[in-house]
Amino acid sequence: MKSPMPTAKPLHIGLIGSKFMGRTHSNAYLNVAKFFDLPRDPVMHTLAARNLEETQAFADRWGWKHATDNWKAMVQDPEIGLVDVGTPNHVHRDQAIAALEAGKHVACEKPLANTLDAAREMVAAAKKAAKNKQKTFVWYNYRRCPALAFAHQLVKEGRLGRIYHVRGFYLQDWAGPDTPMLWRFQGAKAGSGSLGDLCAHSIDAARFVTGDEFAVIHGGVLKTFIKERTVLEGGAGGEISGRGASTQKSKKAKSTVDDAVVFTAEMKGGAVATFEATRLSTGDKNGNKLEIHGEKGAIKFDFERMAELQWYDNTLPEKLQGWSTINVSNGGAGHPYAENWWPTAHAIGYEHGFINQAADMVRAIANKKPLVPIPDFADAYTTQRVLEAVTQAAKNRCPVKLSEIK
Ligand code: SOE
Repeated sequence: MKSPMPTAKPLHIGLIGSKFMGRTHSNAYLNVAKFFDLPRDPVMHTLAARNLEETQAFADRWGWKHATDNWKAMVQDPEIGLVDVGTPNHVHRDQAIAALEAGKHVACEKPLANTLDAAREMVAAAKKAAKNKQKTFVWYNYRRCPALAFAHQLVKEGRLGRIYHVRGFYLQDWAGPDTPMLWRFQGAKAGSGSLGDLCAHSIDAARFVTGDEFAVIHGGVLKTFIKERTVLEGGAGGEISGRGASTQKSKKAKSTVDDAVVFTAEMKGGAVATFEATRLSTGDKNGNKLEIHGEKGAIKFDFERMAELQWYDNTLPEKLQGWSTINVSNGGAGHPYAENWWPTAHAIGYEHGFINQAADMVRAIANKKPLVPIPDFADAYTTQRVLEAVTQAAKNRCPVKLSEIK
């Protein structure tokens, strides 16, 4: 059956960044119209990154029509409708605000920024641009893992009832002593380490699934195990794998971010919450987990088994109660995004969360409802305030109310 052709004009996209997120976002734009019937055709117009020769090679490989090393000129291009900021945290503010002031819709990688002040400036610019019907989005991509989107729907349907416990873990182990200095270990660029890079996902997911907000951060620990790292000559790899790094070792530089974070919190609705994120949990590669226990039911999500949602129905007769594993891939059953992909249990992967988000961004720009909420800059700012509250609680060893973080 021929899919309905889009009626509105194409949506020309400009992407800034060609590292890890440059690839996930390029892949999303390249594939989204093949799997989703969209109100506008997304066109991969221009890729902007630092080294023109490398950027042109990346653009040729991924199908971007144009390549440039001048993002400032790109965001002014009158043909471009959506600018996507896929660069390190410290440049999000300048790039996003320039694009908003140029009249574009803007998407930005998570976390919103490296500092609360920069994030606040982005929100102000987004608020001003909204008067011109410009939209903003933040790539909290895990919301569009079908199992997590389904958990959101279960809570919304009231199937968990009153929520008692929220537990978020994000466990990786790539940042051992042999991992060289990267921008992710430089506080001035990243803002924080495991907190903003990993725990931000867990904080966003907790807010997204419960529909609740953080009230108080009761206590936190931010730990830097590895105080200094080798600076590779020829520049360290831009990605977590250190890819693109040269082999010679030279001097050391201080790591000024947390390798691990642990904190406790209370939600406005009364639930108690515990969070842990680390880049040193040996053996865990991308253990993004969320567990929520309510009066009527409970869920457990683990990204490393991303198709599955553990479900406990506390309303069944006790003799029938037990944890069940739901394979959230049944389009016929209405599982989120499943009808756009393959038959039940034909697994999708990490990249599909980004493709699902690209579809919802195009829908939102055409004033159509996304399947599940996408965080705009203002929503992502709430997560940024939680990051700040955790930082203050850890530093001052005292509880921090979110109402105190403006
Ligand atoms: C590195 O820790 C990283 O790439 C994060 O920055 C991403 O947000 C996460 O999805 C995978 O791990």
